Amino acid sequence: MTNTLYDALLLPHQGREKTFLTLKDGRTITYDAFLRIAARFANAMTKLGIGSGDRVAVQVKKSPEALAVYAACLGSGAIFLPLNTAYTPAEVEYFVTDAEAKLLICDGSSAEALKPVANKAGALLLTLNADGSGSFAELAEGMPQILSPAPRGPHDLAAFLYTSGTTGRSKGAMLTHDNLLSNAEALAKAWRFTSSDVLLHALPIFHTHGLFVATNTILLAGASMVFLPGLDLDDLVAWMPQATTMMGVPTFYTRLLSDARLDRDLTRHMRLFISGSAPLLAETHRDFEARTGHRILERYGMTETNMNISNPYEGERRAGTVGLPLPGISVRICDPESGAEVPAGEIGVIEIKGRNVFKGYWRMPEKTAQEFRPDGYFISGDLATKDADGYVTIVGRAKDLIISGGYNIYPKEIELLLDEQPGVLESAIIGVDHPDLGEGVVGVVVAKAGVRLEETILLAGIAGSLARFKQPRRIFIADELPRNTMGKVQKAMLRERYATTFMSS
Ligand code: MCA
Ligand code: AMP
Repeated sequence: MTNTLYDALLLPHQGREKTFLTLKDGRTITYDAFLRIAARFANAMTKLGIGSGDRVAVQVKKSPEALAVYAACLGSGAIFLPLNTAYTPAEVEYFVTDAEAKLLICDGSSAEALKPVANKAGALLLTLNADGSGSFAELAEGMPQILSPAPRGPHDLAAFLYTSGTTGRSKGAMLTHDNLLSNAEALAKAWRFTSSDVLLHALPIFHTHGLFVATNTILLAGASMVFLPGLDLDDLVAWMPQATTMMGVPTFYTRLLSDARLDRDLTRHMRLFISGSAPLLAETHRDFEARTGHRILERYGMTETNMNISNPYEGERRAGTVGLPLPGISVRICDPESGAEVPAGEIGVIEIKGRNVFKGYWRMPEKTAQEFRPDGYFISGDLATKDADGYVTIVGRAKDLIISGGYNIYPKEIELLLDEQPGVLESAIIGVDHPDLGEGVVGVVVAKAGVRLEETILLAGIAGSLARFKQPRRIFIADELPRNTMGKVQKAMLRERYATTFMSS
């Protein structure tokens, strides 16, 4: 019996005494120890009656045990559903209910707030804390440390990752074992990962970047990670001399550049810096090279597809571009309306086909169909050009999306909440330049006749329903929203009007 991902990523490491994770405090966890935790967790899930295809929703702080829950889901055949730790109980309720999760694992500190959510959704609620304790860990305590992985084939589902939509309703992207394995294989090869690598890992593990791009690639290569709780410059500086590679969103690089300790000496041991999830300014690319001698390798991906396009490891890493299609992945730039490929140099929407492309949105066959061309290409919604050498440059988005510090924020979700606030006639959410986060969220609100709105009251009104990172950092009250002749709000005009909002922050 085979289990595509478990067999490729985990089983080869059974009994291996090599360090898999080094923690902030210097503690290390070997591959063998990690697999034993994962086996206990998987056996605990099986005991709870969780089997192949059941969804396990997880909102826990980053820790080796949190990562072992992912490995345990692969081994037990369950579908892993990671959730941003910033999500409010109201947001979690949507995901757990929509996915019909059988089990919700959360941090002990949020158990009280999530109890009604789990009850309503019919999910069992257990806890796992950052120090590895909690009711789930207790349940797994005496379980066998060896696992017979549940049979899972390449086209079986491994994970659901929710991504919001322009309608404001989140969609569960269904990722198969083959989607994830094929991408890990492509990345390990393209970026030359070997068992000698040590990845500086300071990303969250509830999104594609920190989870699949980083972790699956490392597992496949049999390499190690310095596994840090988050982005803290002192930690990065302290651990960089032990590492060979780092993956980060552009904010990682702008923050490092703001630190005088970043220089050639600090990065001497590194062989590769990778950036993605949001646009890396060409200026950041150049400044980083000037300070360290390293040319950042920028790549492009999506939750639905994992990674698609990457600058080359050898060959020219062109600042401001995301590079060339990864081997085995077909990429074309097309007219958004007709779907016809546009000539080199012209702007079109990026379309992708390959083993990496997801199976569809959970229980949304119509939405899924809308986002694929009849010949199987997935329509990304990102606008780009391709030059004569095949390098792709992302120039904008056909979708109304803000990316702040690498997190995606869908304006519609916030507009719907603002529109419900007392006295609000209508609202628009835009992203404008932010020196640290790339884009910062701004709200523009129009009051109903005779009402005087206040920014602080509006912010307080939506705070309970929205993760903090989605909440506008400023809300402006306007007399009206600019509209075109079709009545559509002209967000480009608003972005221009409020362009300098964060310039001094
Ligand atoms: C934290 N805050 C944010 C963000 N992060 N606000 C807006 N955007 C953000 N990204 C807020 C907090 O709510 C808090 O607000 C304050 O900022 C400080 O929080 P803290 O946790 O201390 O922030 P930080 O540690 O400085 O985090 C910033 C960060 C982090 C390092 C940029 O957001 C991060 O790790 N981002 C990476 C996201 C990621 O992994 N994306 C990949 C998605 P207050 O103080 O007011 O309470 S996968 C993807 O996109 C595709 C597939 C791809 O291509 O990879
Ligand atoms: P997500 O929905 O979180 O998977 O985010 C995917 C989106 O992030 C893509 O559709 C792009 O808009 C954006 N993205 C990812 N990598 C890059 C990059 N290197 N440059 C610009 N945008 C990127």
